[in-house]
Amino acid sequence: MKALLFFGLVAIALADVTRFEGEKVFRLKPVLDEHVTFIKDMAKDITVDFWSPESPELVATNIDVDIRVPAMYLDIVYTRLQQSEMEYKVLIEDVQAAIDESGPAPRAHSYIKYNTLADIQTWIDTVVSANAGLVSKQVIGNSYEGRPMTVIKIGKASSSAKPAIFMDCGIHAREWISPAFCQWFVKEAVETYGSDSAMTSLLDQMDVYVLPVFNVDGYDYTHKSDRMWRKTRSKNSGSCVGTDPNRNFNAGWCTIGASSNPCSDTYCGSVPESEIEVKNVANFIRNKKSVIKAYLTIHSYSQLLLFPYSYTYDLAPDHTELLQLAEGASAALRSLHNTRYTSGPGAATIYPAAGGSDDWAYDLGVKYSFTFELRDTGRYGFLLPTTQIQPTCEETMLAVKYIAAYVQKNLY
Ligand code: 0X9
Ligand code: ZN
Ligand code: ZN
Repeated sequence: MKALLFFGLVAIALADVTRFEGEKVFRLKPVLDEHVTFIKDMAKDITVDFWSPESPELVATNIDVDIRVPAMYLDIVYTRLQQSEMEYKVLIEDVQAAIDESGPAPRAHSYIKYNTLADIQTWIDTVVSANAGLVSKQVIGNSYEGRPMTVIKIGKASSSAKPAIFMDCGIHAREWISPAFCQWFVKEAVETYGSDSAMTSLLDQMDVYVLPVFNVDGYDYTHKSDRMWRKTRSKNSGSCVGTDPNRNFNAGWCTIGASSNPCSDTYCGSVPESEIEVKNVANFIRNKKSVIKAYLTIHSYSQLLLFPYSYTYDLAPDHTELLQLAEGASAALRSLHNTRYTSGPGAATIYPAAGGSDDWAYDLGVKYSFTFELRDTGRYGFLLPTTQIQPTCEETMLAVKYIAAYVQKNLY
């Protein structure tokens, strides 16, 4: 019996957990076409993980390229970098050390920790029961692996239909600061309703739907198996797993900045909404199309506030208004800790990439559609230390409240 228990524990300890010992994150600064070719060629020869942009196809001159390089390829990468004469620096010396710095998973839910999916699910029930009358929950469907996708509805009960804002976090599994923000938002909403005039007026007049973890399977996988996972966990033909949910929406689907290769981190899927998670969210928003006035989706990292379009360089019909609103929100964000954001349409501000949720919601008729890319600008990237959760969430609250107040004043 003891032996069984022992081997059981060993089996858990040895469960398939990817480690990143000695791996480094580089920032490359391509300024010549040769540099771009060099990076793309290198990506063909060795497996590097593109952190920003998310795939080699999106590399271009004069944009910083952050890549994670496995330890076994470091020598060859250094040699090639010397030859290329491209400017570069090491952002993270040892990826595993950076992961370990975020400490063991919290044993209970905390707003200043990166909570596990199980803890987030329990937390949802706690918030709902503690705030009956203001908060309710609704399962909008199950994920590929059968996990519930739960939307939290916050707003004062009303007999008539209220206009609403929809916000999701955690489309991409490894962007852990994103679900942390959605949880923070819910906390702030329930704590400040009744005392903060802006929050009170917002929740009296409107409802806010919050999906704290969109990619539930992927998020769980980053906690249990591979911290660097981005996509869903659905099976493709062949051995590569997962689709990029933010390339799977039906908005210029797979025409640009997305890959039709199932092994790519920006795989667009077999058809639009092939991913059940994407379909669940799209169905929810389609059903509430007449009440949803704003769509906010939270990602990391780069400190950007983006709006449509990303599938084309064409300016959105509401470009001027969206730019002004984004700049106002960025200024509000910056007022707290001097964190600088860049605002603009996705295609011109980061890179063209089709199939994103923001473009899809906008074309559906949700005028105020924004993608946040939270902290930082690459010092830690996806491995943002837990000490930055609170300041990041505090400043982001100001931007989200700025947008919400504007939407409330400009209902259409
Ligand atoms: O590429 C993405 O999906 C987002 N960046 S991330 O680093 N979080 O992956 C940006 C999305 C911008 N919007 C669209 N491309 N539609
Ligand atoms: Zn993302
Ligand atoms: Zn602060």
